Amino acid sequence: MEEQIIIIGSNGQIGTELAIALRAKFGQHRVVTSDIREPQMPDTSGPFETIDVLDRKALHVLFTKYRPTQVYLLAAMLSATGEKYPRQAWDLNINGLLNVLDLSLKYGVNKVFWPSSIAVFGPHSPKANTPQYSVMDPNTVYGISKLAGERICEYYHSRYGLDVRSIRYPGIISWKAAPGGGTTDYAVHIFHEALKNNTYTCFLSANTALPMLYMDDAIRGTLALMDAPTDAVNIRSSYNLTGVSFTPAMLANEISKVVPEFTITYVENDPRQAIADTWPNSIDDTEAQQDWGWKPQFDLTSITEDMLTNLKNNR
Ligand code: AKB
Repeated sequence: MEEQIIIIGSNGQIGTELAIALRAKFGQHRVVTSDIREPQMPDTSGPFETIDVLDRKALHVLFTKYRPTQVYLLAAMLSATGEKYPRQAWDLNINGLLNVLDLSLKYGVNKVFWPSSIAVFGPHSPKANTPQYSVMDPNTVYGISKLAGERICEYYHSRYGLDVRSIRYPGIISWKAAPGGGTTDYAVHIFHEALKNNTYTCFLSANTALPMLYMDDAIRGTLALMDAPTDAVNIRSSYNLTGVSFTPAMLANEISKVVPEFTITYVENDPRQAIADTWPNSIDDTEAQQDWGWKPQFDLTSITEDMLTNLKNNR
């Protein structure tokens, strides 16, 4: 059977690159991109629909029109923006997910992908090599919504048999589209500023270690999870996944090997520091390795080189 895919929230950092990868894999017209906003550049690579995931009627129309076999739901409000607008963050992240799960059941969608985050962990979770199963007491509305979302995904799988698959993304580093409103965004901004101004003012402290993943690995991992045989996907909440863990100081040091004039300074008391302080420093992704063969390809050095090369070439 030919796949028919809808990506909801396709204009963001991950959606932009997932759409390219899915269109390369399944064919341009098999992948419908959709977002609440029109793309900045008109999207000529396949069908695009403007959609608000909170608008159930419009979603019905979308599902009726395209009869998707797979749905990727990426529309969400991230951690830092979520703290500014907690009620809206909860509404979008939870009701958007419920709308998509309900319609996926109704229209017989074969597979649903929904991203969770390392934000599901909290101040009492183990900080180093945080395991798949541990104390989870997120204290951001984003983290709380992701944890609730994980529970509801598992419920739709066990109760209704819906094939929902999910990854707890760490910070994602990429050069094609900017991240929007997260705590890990510094690890993207720093590259742009290094090339533009040779300097960066970081909103996290020098020694704040966070788990990160290069976009190429994130896309590869997402497709691998979605391709895995149903009975290999043992976790229906969301899989821990990581690439590499580093601090702003470590990243700055790596950048200065390529941009020797690069300097970094740090601001204190940014609200994103308090969020980062509750998140894991590093992640144990043994279950993803065992269940569907996860293995990242990019380390800090190759991420840095690839980011700087691509940003230079695409200026
Ligand atoms: C954020 O910083 O909010 C996101 C995430 C780790 O989920 N990048």
